[in-house]
Amino acid sequence: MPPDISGKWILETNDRLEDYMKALNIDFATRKIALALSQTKLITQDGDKFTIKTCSTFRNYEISFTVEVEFDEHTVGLDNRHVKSLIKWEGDKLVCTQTGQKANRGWKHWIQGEKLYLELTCEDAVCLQVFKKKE
Ligand code: VLZ
Repeated sequence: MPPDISGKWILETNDRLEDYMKALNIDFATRKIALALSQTKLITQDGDKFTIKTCSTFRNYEISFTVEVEFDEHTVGLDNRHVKSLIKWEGDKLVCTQTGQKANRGWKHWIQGEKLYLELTCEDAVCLQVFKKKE
């Protein structure tokens, strides 16, 4: 059985988000706003079907997918690119590969202790976010 990452998760720490946003060519003003934001992840998980909502007071971003089924992702409100996204379990990590204009783009989610981790990668930039569960 894959791990259960569902729930409401609040951002606790954010390491190198600026580098990740720069690699995506997100503009200066948007980067400054995004860096100051609190974020909440709302994850629903039903077998191999997921919805992940990234919520903030500034903008929200949502994806829905089935594990091992590639889909077209349009990153509206982020860098506004079109990518082909494929998400798989690699052991206990949920791993997304986003194929498109940007090399080495994707993310990984996993649980460690009571925390939800998210590593966001684009080119040589790696951002690590840690979330705690909202009671
Ligand atoms: O999440 O790719 O959970 O889509 C930070 C932008 C990057 C902050 C967010 C400002 C990338 C806008 C989120 C807030 C919406 C991301 C995936 C993994 C699912």
